[in-house]
Amino acid sequence: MAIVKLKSKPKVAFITGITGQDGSYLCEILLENGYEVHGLVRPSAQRQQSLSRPLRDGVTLHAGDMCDLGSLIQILSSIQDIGEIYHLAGQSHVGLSFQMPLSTSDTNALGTLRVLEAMRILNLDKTTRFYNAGTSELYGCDMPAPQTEETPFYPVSPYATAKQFQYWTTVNFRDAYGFHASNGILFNHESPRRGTTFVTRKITSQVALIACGLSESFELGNLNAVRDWGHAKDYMRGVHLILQQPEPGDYILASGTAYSVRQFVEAAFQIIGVNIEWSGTGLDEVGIDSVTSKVRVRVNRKYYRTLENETLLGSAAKAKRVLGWQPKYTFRALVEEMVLSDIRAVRSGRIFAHTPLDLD
Ligand code: F7E
Repeated sequence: MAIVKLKSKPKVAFITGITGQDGSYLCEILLENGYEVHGLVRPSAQRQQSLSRPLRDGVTLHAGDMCDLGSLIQILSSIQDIGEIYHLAGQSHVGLSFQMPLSTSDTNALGTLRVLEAMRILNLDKTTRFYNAGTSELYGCDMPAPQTEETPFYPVSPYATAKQFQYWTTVNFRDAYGFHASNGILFNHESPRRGTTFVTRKITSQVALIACGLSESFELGNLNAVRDWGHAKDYMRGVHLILQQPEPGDYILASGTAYSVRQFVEAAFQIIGVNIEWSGTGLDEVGIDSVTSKVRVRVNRKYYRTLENETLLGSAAKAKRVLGWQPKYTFRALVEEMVLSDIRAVRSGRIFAHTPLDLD
């Protein structure tokens, strides 16, 4: 007698922010695990084209907006059997949040509440798990290091105050309504897909332009800032694991190693065989090629934040213990992948010199 193998129904996931760095890696991980993936995309002239077709097989895009509860309700009610919602969408640039605190709070803080309210109105609380993208920016200045899930929050930017609302709203829906709702507290996570307004990709794209002879130097802000940098691909693996746990919870994902912006610059130039030496202090500090004596990096006040954490370093001990999660990328491997990818991008004309960088 022939045995008929019944095909199990695929898990269904919905990602807000699917077109960003994190959304794209998470989407790939879910597809590899056989999921049917749906994503929220904000309609705009630029994105019309991508809205008219899926990102890839197995992905359906829905036009909606974090500021529009009605659109979220319509989309969530149109998708059958959503098991997991990964809420990644938001205004993610900390510096920009000082210029746009209201829209940052509306999109990030109230946007999160809108997704959770849409779930509550549609009675998805029993069937659907929820992940909120939290951040190391929740921690304040002069915190004990490394930061853990027990370290108190003290947000120091409009971005971080909005993220604090997101974090506690997620906890509140868990406590008040019994949602399977979890927070990831992710330290900086980077990749070749990072936007060029973030410092790592700004550095690697500028180093690539210099390597290809298309630029002489570039400007940065606070070289002393120390961050715990990991690879977004590793962190999205952790995010997926968070929602596979029987119980909801809050987890730090971090590399446990920290480097200054100055050290990131040195590491990026080392990939192209250039040794950077520093001279001067404060706004007069410059990074010089030790062989040619050419100035490659300058400091400009306009890239400084109004207020910021000087040092962030996380402990992912809980994620290791409970999720079995550990990052695979080292700092050096991350920097190398980003620089080499940007050199390819410059050579193929995907990165141009003289791109305005005023937002960075
Ligand atoms: O800055 C310093 C800057 O903009 C890193 C987001 O994903 O990670 C990211 O936020 C550090 C800061 O990322 C420049 O002052 C110096 O200390 O790359 P960033 P971020 O602010 O840490 C957290 C975890 C998130 O949640 C956020 O969404 O680098 N820095 N010079 C500079 N930063 C920029 N952007 N540009 C500069 O020229």
